[in-house]
Amino acid sequence: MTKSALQIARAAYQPKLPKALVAGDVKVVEGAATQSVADQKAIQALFPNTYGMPIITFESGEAVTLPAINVGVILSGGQAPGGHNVISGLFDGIKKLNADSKLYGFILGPGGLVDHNYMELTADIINEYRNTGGFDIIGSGRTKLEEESQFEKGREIIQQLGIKALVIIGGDDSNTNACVLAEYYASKKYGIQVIGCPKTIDGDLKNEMIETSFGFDTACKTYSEVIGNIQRDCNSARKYWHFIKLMGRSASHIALECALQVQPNICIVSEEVEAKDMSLDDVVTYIAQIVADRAARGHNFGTVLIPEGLVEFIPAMKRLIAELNDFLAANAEEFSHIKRSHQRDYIVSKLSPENSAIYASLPESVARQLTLDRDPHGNVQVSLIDTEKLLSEMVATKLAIWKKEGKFVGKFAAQHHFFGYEGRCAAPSNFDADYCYSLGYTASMLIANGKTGYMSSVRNTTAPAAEWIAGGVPITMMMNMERRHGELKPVIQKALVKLEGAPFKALVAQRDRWAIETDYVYPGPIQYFGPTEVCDQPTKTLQLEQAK
Ligand code: FBP
Repeated sequence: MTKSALQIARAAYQPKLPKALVAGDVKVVEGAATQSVADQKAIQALFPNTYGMPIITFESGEAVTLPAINVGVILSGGQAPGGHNVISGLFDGIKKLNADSKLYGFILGPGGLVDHNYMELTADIINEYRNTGGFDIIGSGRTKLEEESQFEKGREIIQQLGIKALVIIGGDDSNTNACVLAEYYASKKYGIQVIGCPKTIDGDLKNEMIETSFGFDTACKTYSEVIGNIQRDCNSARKYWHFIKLMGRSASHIALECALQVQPNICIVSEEVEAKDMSLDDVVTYIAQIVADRAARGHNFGTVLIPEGLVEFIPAMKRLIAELNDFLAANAEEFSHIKRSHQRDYIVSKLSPENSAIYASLPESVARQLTLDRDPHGNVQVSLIDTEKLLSEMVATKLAIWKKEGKFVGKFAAQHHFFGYEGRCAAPSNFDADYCYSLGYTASMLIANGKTGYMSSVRNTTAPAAEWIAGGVPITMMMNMERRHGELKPVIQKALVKLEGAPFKALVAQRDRWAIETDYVYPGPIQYFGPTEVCDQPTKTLQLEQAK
């Protein structure tokens, strides 16, 4: 591998660990029994072996050597900066317990477990990937682990390699499946532990015990750097409105965090759109009004941040998507035989009148997205919908009408951007490098202590890393029942932006001023070397959430 100068220098970075993990072995402190966030009876019935377990906290203990253990690791779903550090933390943790411990990586995600596609991750390999972005050490994939036959295929290779525990690094869906797998192996008494790690740039796998998912910090800083650069360009030329869509699937955490970092003129938050029951036209009117207000002051430029999941949060669109989800789940076979050119008409003829009318009115590309290109979890692949173009076209149409009515006096020219993939494999910030290494190391301690069905947890993350609190949270604690593919299923509750939460309130308190004044912030690139206030800042979201 040819390495950049930064990569070479960065390889020497020693991630910071919570104090309790540095000492050597750890003492396990168990809290009270836990409950799921909702639907307790149903979740308990589905997870009789892994429900109600206590929260675990690690404290410094005596250093001990345990018998060697073999561990398997899987990277699941979308890439997020820091995945390699989770693996290196896990590797260092099990090696510290016993130098003969081995780590096996399953190739290209959960599919690697089922297909028995794996490699041993030796020290030489691990050292090549410390503090680097990407998931390329073993690759990632979106195969869902949910069938008993897959669990059994997994068991075969796990037992063949003498693996004691499997660590699944993934988002809410992957950790849901990790929990189902943990329960299955526990019910069969196979003696195979399953531990999850909270990953996703989307930032929507978080709760009281999981303060943030890894990768969110680096991805938001990467997007904020380029949005800042665009804002400086925008404020220099003063002739374009930039419509910037940001990844994040459903939740608007990324758009909100970037807004707090760069102070754009407009930031749409999907959760607010839903709560206020706004229509697509309401969103367009909100943007157009700010464009017109700025134009009245001679400012024909600005920036609009748009969360990629927006269309799913517009109530009328949401009703349409819900009906499509159920319809396509029930009629997948029939739909697969319809010619591509007839699919739109077919759907129009099958939906209820209200949803049929909305579906028929959508531009072709958006309509196609909603029915055809779904991920293996059945989710609409919102990252492929051109919401930024849809909105700017509709804003242009409205402004043209307002111009005739004398309500708009300026010019409107738009540029479009989508920031997503470019943030998912960036070299992890110090925060993510430290957080991920700590999550991996914590996972090794959960394994050493015989735990299964737990997610690795590192808390108190706005304090210096030494003061972080490492432990484990039962995954069942995060679950509720939700409708998926037309059926009620136990799943980890997705954390959306809370409208009563401090980060959103901080946006609301400032957005009217940001809309009219040009008060852009230019965060610049992530810094890996330098003063701690430049290199080690956690996200604004975390800082605001934890400012008590
Ligand atoms: P995960 O939830 O698996 O972490 O994926 C996050 C994400 O980056 C979303 O923000 C985005 O909508 C999606 O993945 C894109 O998926 P793909 O990489 O398959 O195009």
